[in-house]
Amino acid sequence: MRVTVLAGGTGSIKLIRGLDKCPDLDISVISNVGDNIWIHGLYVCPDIDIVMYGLAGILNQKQGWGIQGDTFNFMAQAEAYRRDTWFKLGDMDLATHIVRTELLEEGLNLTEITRQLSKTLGIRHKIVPATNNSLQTFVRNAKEEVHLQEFWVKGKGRGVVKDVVYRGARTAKITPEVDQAIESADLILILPANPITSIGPILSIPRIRKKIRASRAKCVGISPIIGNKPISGPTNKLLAALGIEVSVLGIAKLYSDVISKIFISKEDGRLNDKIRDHDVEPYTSQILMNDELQEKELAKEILKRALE
Ligand code: FO1
Repeated sequence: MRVTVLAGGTGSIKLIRGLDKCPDLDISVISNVGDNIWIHGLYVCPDIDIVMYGLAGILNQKQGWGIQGDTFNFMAQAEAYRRDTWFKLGDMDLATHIVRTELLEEGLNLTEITRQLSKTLGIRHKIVPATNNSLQTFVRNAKEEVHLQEFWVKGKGRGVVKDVVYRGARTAKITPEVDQAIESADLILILPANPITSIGPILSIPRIRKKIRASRAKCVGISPIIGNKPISGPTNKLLAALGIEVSVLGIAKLYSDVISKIFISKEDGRLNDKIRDHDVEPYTSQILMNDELQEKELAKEILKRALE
């Protein structure tokens, strides 16, 4: 079975790992690129790297990003030179960004570079960036627009949020690899990830959204919210800033043009009828994944029930 997933980073890797343990699955991960950032002259792609490291078994799971056991000698020296050090790059992680930047300079596109890096890390599934073009998520506060990483990591998500802007989305092109991943899918999953900063940039590319809507495959969401709490990250503030209800109902509404089903927590079951009003069928399940067994159990359940 071919499963194509739309993914962010920290919130999504658990379910990707669960799917990876299910037999006979050919998985394509369409990866968010909106939080990619140029820093210290290097191109850093956090969501792509979280998925790569997660599937390669080297992710720092406690932190949710970076490589397990990494050291930060480069950062310490950069600090001695009084450079900006709010975005922590580990020494082993640096190798990924250096190689990626070198290959970009040699003229390879991000899709090809990601394929080469994934292959080296022994990953058997496809990780395909949503686009090879520049698409960056900016957060508008009271006075200016700041890059998502600046808002979240440097600014710790503080301050008023007025809007979220996907710079470059309208002109970003779908790649042949993303086109193929959607076209060939038996099932498309929107993973539990920040709907504004992880899934939003992917669906903001007009051809991708259109293609998923027209796809023969069922498209199913997994809620990134339980009650009114996000599973991870700055979801609440950003949803509220965009006038979207912070609940599974808000998520179901937001994705209602692309999904036909959504997996939600048992405790949100009282919203089932309201979710159905948006032409989305809810399934209640244990969507919080605290360990690898729960990741696999949820993946198995989704594969079984999503195609019912
Ligand atoms: N997140 C942080 O909270 N602080 C960091 O210093 C940080 C550095 C970093 C370096 C490489 C990388 O791939 C990810 C990194 N992240 C860091 C995570 C990242 O900001 C976000 O979690 C993702 O962009 C959201 O998916």
